[in-house]
Amino acid sequence: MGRISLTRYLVEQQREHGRIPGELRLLIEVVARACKHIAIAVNKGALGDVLGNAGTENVQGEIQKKLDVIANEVLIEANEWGGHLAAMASEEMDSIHVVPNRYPQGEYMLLFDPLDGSSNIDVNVSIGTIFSVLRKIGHGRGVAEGDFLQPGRHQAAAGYCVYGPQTTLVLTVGDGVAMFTLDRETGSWVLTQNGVAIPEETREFAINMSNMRHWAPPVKRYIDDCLAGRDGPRGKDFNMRWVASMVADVHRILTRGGVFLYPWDAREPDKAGKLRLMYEANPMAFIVEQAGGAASTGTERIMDVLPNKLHQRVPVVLGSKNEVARIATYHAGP
Ligand code: AHM
Ligand code: MG
Repeated sequence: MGRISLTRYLVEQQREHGRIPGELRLLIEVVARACKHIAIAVNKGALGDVLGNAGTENVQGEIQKKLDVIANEVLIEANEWGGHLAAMASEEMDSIHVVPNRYPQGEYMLLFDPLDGSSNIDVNVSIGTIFSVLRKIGHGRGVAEGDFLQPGRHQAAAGYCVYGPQTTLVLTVGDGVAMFTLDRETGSWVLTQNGVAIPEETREFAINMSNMRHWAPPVKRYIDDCLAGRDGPRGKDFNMRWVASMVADVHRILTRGGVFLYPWDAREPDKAGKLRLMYEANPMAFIVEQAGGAASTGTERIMDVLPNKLHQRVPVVLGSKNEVARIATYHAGP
């Protein structure tokens, strides 16, 4: 069989499984096209004057990088005129961006982290874009922030694009996980893996170890047990990886298994964790579950968390199913 493009994959999903209404297909294609533009900017680096700080702060009080701002603008401009969206929300915007009146309004809502792994931009390490698609509840014009506050299990689609040695788009519409690699010569996304499956067992974990002294006891105990290796309670040696770009860490887990943790810690005890529920944890949880893995806060399935605000944070434990289940028992146990 010849090469299968993203467009063909989506058309066949629509035809065979009735999974993707026309508007959703357009939405995914537009996001994928925006990711190509972001990939071009990422690749130019210093030549395109895209490195360094933008000199502004986002709603989370983080200093924005030039590429955070560029990627956000690319996604907004690509998506606002197509008629498929009612509104967008982004890590880089305080409140939602409603589709302007001059354009038709669709039934979908798009959330994104335009440039994930911002600390890796200037050092030329893999970064990415994460997105989540929700349906607007209720018809007619008008959309408010409250419409976005749906649990992750309501997502119609989710994906990420990793800008690494290869540019790869990973997508789920609720029927497994597919990966597409950008062919730079033809400019098209080519299906390179379908039915992605995360191995249930692993001996590799990902966590920022420098925060160890701030962790809660269940997390500390879990990592201690892994570090004890063959002679400890796990009876096997563990390896560790931490890219500090969630997209890259999740991509590794989809490829060869593993577990990723960004737990609550005592540095900022009032925050539930670092990562944001709506546009980081939920889309990754959807993808990981669709690939046979699991995603939890430690005490609850991530996609069951009922959000109460757009930029809500959440502890994240995701990856190989048995490992995530084990970490949940550490949280439940004495
Ligand atoms: P960002 O969206 O501002 O880039 O922050 C999210 C990133 C994740 O990609 C990554 O897992 C984490 O922050 C790394 O955090 P730390 O620098 O604390 O290890
Ligand atoms: Mg991020």
